[in-house]
This record gives sequence, structure tokens and C-alpha cells, in this order.
Amino acid sequence: MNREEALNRLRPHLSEKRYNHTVRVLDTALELSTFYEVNRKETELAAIFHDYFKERDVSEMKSIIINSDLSNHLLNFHHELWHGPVAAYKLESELGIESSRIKEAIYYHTTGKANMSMLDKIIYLADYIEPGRQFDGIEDVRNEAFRSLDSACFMAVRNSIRHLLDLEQLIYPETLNMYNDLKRKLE
Ligand code: DGI
Ligand code: FE
Ligand code: FE
Ligand code: FE
Repeated sequence: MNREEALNRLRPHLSEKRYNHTVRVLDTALELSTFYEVNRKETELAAIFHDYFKERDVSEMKSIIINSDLSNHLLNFHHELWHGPVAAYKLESELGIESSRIKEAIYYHTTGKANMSMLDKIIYLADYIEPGRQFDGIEDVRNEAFRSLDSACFMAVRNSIRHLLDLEQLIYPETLNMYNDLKRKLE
């Protein structure tokens, strides 16, 4: 599937706002893939479809999780965390994309995990730093993104955990695994 076809497949599923976010994630991810020499085609498809399920009904996502081999453990956490795994699960049957590397990058784009691939990190980071985002300290992460992928991802996950603690939200275990993994690697 080429870029234009992929964007045409995505378009009906997203509002204009979310679609424009996706295009900015795509541009950012492609810059990172050039810089870090990561496969351009895989980066393109992972970025385009990362939020493919973001605007579906919570009840639809819930029934997909229950009726698939996706872990029901997800249901114990905020429904915001479901759209990545559900999109990853539907990638092959709805879109004909078989790549396990693309699937993994989409699956973990919200929570992160330990031992992320370069592609996983690029999608995670592009989603965080795309030019439409405004978080505290984001300029530092944007600058770090083109110095060290690990260090920039660490800054992003640390900021996200801090934000979740401020809101007294549950923290998904894989998010903590990502933090610990990068902390050890950067020591
Ligand atoms: O889909 P996007 O809005 O582009 O971005 P996303 O998929 O990174 O984030 C979706 C939401 O998930 C965002 O509001 C932050 C939230 N989130 C990320 N990690 C966690 C989390 N929420 C909880 N409760 N726990 C987490 O570990
Ligand atoms: Fe998302
Ligand atoms: Fe994100
Ligand atoms: Fe996104």
C-alpha cells in the first residue's frame, strides 16, 4: 500500500483534527527514520495507521478485546490505552498489512514497553513531539530526538508518568517497564 492509498483508507475513520495530527506524526516519523536509517516504508505505514482506531466507540473496542486473543488485562486500564492494541489486531484483516514490526509499533505507541525497536521508538516519539503538541518541556524532547532516540524517549516517558501521577491515574505496567529499561540503558 503506498502513502496515498494508505491515507485514503485512513481518512474516513478520523475527524479532520485527528487526521491532521496523523499527517504531522507521519512527517515527523519520516524525518526520524531518515536520521536513524530506519525502514521508510514501515515507518510510513505505522505512522499513518497508529491512531486508526482512536475515534471508534469504546464499546466496539471492548468487544474486539474480549473476542480476540488480545489480553483482557487491557480492560483493567483506561480505554485511551485500547486503540493501539485494537488497531494492531485489525491491521491484517482490515488493511492487509502483515508486518509484525509495523504491528508492534502501533500496538505500543501509547504505552511504550521494554526493549522497543527503533521503529517502535520513532512512532512513540513522533506521536509525542509532532509540531501540534504542547507539553511542558517538549522543546527539550524535540531537540534530544535528533541526538539520541533512547534519551528522547526516556524524557517523553518520564514526563508522561509524571503527568499521570499528577492526575492520580493508573499507570500501565508496560509504561513503567519502558521507563526502567531506558533508565538502565542510559546509565
Ligand atoms: O492517540 P494520541 O492522542 O495521539 O496519543 P497517545 O496514543 O499517546 O495517548 C492517548 C492517551 O493515553 C493520552 O491522553 C495519555 C494516555 N496515556 C498514556 N499512557 C498512559 C495513559 N493513560 C493512563 N491512564 N495510563 C498510562 O500508562
Ligand atoms: Fe494514539
Ligand atoms: Fe502517543
Ligand atoms: Fe497519535
